[in-house]
Amino acid sequence: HAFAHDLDLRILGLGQTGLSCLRWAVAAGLRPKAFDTRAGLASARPWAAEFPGCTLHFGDLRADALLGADLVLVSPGLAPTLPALRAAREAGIALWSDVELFGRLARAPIAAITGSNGKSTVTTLLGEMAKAAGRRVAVGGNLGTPALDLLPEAGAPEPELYVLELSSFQLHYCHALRPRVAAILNLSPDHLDWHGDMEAYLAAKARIFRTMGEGDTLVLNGEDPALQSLPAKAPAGVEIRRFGHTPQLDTWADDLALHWPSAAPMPLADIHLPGKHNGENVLAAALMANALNLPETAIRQAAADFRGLPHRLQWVARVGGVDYYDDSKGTNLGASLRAIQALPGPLVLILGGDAKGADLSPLREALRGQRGAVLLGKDAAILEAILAGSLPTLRIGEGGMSRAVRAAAAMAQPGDQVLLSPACASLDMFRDYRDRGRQFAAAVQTLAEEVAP
Ligand code: UMA
Ligand code: ADP
Repeated sequence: HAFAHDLDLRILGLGQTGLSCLRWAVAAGLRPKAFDTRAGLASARPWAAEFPGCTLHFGDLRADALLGADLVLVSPGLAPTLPALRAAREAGIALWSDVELFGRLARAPIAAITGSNGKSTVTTLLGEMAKAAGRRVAVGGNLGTPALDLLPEAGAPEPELYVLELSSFQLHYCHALRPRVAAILNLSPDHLDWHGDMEAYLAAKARIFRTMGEGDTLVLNGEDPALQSLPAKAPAGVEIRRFGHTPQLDTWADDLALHWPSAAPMPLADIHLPGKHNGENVLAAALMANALNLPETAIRQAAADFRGLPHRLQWVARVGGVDYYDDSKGTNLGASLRAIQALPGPLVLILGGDAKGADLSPLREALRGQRGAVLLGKDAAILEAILAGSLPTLRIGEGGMSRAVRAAAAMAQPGDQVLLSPACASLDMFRDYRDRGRQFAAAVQTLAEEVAP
């Protein structure tokens, strides 16, 4: 794909995504203008030395900053309501995510995964299945390595397969991306502050398949009510394969086994991931792997070997007869509901943070009669009102995670589980969800040392 050297390219945002765009542009011989609204980023690195010839601007972004551009590469963290983006859209300027650009540059097939929850797990597992089959595979996207950084260096061989985790933010600015295999795992309210409403959120997710066609496979959760309208919207010729918990579907899980399309079922005892939701994740990855013609043996081997990712319902320790689980990646209602269902209880929940505008009231019934809840962060008061009368709650002000863990330990009785699954983003109190999970584990460790020095 050739880009004219005098292309007026602008890059909006200079986080991980923007940096990957800038590196690509410079290597392609372009001289983009790049912007980030964070004034503090200006001194974060030696920009001028690293990106000679590029024009970089930090701090307040004028509403006309993007006008006149041929193409704008938009970072996912910026909402479309930003005046400069609104003005560019109204002026008919092409707005692409890094993933849209990647799709035009990549020459190997792309397997793309989206959904509200389980993306990272399915992306990693599918990558493992491909590796077990001996394929040269590159794994990234929203998961970590920005998509453009997966492309081979000049002269190096292309991977045989790309596996990408895609967020609704990235998909919002995808236009011609055509995955060979795509999955939409589920949909529950998230990122409504960015998208505006659930309809817009679903529409962004559905962009993953709009340019697919004959020979491509779309993997869908067959039971999620929010996804029922999608099969009718898929382009003609796309093969649709569905997973869930009923035998009418292409693959399904019951209490004992995962039922594959062709070969013998895989006993759940062979899978080392807790909860029904993880059964769904394995089935989704297996359907994708199957559509990519990976051999059954590799699919089974990788599923049996996979131990899950950190901060996803990860067992941390047993202290005083209480098991502590870190589900810090439970950053929305749907994720935390599934984590709550996955453990036997009684539970002490550690919840709260930035709810991103979501309605968390279903937690009231989900937590009724559990041992207790410790509430943290910006939206703790909202949670306190929701949970009043459902179970004992304690709101933590100052003192952060170590105080929360102590409070949870005081509520818990031997045989209980303490579960950090906040149903909220972490950014009001922590660097990110990893930082939140690490602080949780460190606080549990301190507790363990006090109990048994
Ligand atoms: N920001 C500004 N001004 C700017 C640009 C960004 O204030 O001009 C802020 C954003 O509002 C946001 C932060 O800076 O709070 C980071 O935004 P970004 O767009 O620069 O993000 P990147 O560093 O490029 O990271 C993004 C993904 N982050 C987001 O979508 C918010 C990362 O996913 C992803 O790993 C990375 O690209 C590589 O693809 C993280 C994430 O939280 C894990 N994703 C969301 C999620 O999973 O729920 C979607
Ligand atoms: P994502 O990348 O979409 O955030 P992860 O695989 O990182 O997904 O899992 C995030 C959280 O979502 C987990 O901690 C767990 O609580 C929950 N979760 C994982 N898989 C599913 C699923 N299939 N359905 C609902 N919730 C899930």
